[in-house]
Amino acid sequence: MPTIIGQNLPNIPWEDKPAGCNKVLWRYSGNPVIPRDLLPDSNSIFNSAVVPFKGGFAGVFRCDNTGRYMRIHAGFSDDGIHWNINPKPIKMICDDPDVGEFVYAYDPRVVWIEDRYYVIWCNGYHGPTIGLAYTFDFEKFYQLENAFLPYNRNGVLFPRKINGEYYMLSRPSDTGHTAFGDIFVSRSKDLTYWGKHRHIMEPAGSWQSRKIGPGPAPIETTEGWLLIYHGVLQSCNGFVYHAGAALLDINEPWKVLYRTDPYIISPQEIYECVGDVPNVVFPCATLTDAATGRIAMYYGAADTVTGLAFMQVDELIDFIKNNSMKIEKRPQRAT
Ligand code: BMA
Repeated sequence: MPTIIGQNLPNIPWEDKPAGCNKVLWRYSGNPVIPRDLLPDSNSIFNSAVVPFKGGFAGVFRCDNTGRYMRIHAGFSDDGIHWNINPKPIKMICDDPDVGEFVYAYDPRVVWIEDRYYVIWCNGYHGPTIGLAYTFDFEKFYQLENAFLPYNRNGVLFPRKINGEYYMLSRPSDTGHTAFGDIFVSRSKDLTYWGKHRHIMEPAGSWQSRKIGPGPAPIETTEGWLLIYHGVLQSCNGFVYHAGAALLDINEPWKVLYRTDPYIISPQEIYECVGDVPNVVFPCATLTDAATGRIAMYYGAADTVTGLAFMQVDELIDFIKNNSMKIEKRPQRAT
């Protein structure tokens, strides 16, 4: 049976699959788990990252305020459901004023590697690019050099080094609402200099035909890296954001083993279909329990609130394998 390689975390949020549900993913009955107005001046709280911390949970939250400025805030929770988010945005500690100049911050991911938590986010630096910082306590955050050149979004670190190097997923983009997007992976020995950029996946099919981008940090499993990613369809009414899943080779993660032809979640609930940007589900974090194979996934809904959904790793991996599109080396587009 496919299993998670990782920590046992029996206290992650969980609800059993409702009787009669034949889906691989089911939503938390109390969704949205984080409302848009949890902070006195928040317009929306979505696309946010959560990790285990000191027996409970901590996170970095995208909070757009009522001035519609995009900021990231730290937060804490005993149960992963009820959150105490700091009303003051994170102010990074950075010894280089050029790197540390704040423009905007959104769509954070948080990943524990070796001895600290790394925060990766979409950072304004002459356009969107990949910001990188670390923290030990979610109080002080130390900002490093931006990982990549603009324009890029959705930087996601793998949760451990692979053959001695850090690996980062990303999705090169433009300055606007980007009508394209493939997932790439880059490597670094020191988290400063990144290279060996390899292509992983391109848009395909229908729900993921316009662009794709990495979601939560990949989950290590006995079947390879489990990657949940978003896929965008362009309808006559705008973008529709779904999520699917793939399995990547454990040592050479640019090699895709399987990739879902159907989505695992699409915007269907009212809080996913109605909001500042309708029809968006945008996963940014998972909590996992290796012993039971439980996965709790946090996702932004309609760019307004945060949702929570559940999966069982063995069922999800069977679903990916049984519903995989044909993996083939696709010809590169000339543009
Ligand atoms: C993407 C990002 C996300 C957002 C999504 C849907 O390009 O800006 O923050 O959730 O679009 O609007």
